[in-house]
Amino acid sequence: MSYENLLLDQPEPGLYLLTLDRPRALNALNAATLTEISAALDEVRADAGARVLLVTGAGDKAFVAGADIAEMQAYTPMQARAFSAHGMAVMHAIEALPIPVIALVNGYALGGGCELALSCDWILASETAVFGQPEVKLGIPPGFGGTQRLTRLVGRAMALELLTTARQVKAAEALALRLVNHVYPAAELRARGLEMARAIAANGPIAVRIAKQCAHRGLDLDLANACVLETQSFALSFATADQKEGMSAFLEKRPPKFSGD
Ligand code: DAK
Repeated sequence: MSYENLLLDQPEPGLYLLTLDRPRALNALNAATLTEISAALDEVRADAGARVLLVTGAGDKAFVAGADIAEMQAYTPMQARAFSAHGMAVMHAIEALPIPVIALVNGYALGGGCELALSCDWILASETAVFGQPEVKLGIPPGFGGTQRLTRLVGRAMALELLTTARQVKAAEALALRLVNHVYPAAELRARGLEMARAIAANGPIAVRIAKQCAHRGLDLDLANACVLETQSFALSFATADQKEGMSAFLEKRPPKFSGD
């Protein structure tokens, strides 16, 4: 399927790369782009062979410079509510994708762009990356989950500082805040992302999906119940061919060949 505001490629079997591509607006998210992201996620979800999704921005200046201010400017409250709900649904869909989703932040990730990165499972940043939630400068609060996901990632106090001052954070500080997992030179970001995706794809696909599900769902539970979820999931993995193959391969001193069954 082809899109107007994004590209969905498969650089290698099982590895998907979604590139936001609206250069005239620094890849800002308008309603049409949100609809296209949903469709792209549907494509990836429908592929049983999908292992990892990488999300990045076209060009060398921006990941995503936010929600589209020109489109939002004249919204009525009801339109603003619909837009926020639309964006929220897209962010939830990214989080709920059964495979790991890695943001490759290659420049400005502001407002809705920062929220898009935060909805991915983790973030790899270029040295040129800049993060921020500048919505309060526009007289609005974040609308795509930023008050929640940023708080969960960097803690309440730092999140509130960033949400209320609108201060922008460069890559090195983002690393110190654990907002991003790693920082790379801009020219290396995509290759490093693919390298990490390849490493994930070499592992048992069902085990990877279970690990993602337990980590996400467990955060909404108390520790005891979260551990019950993990125990049940662990037991279930012993019904898979991948568990037999992974353990046999170890004992036979050979690389595993996982089938995802
Ligand atoms: N929307 C639309 N166009 C944008 C844009 C954006 N977010 N960001 C940049 N552009 C456009 C610029 O208008 C400019 O267009 P032309 O003038 O060339 O036609 C072009 O991209 C290049 O931008 P600049 O000329 O400004 O480039 P600079 O290098 O000088 O500056 C910048 C780069 C990223 C620092 C600057 O563009 C900037 O500050 N952009 C805005 C960043 C921002 O404020 N982002 C947050 C957007 S608000 C909610 C739902 C959603 C949200 C909130 C509530 N509810 C419904 C409750 C989310 C809100 C946001 O994300």
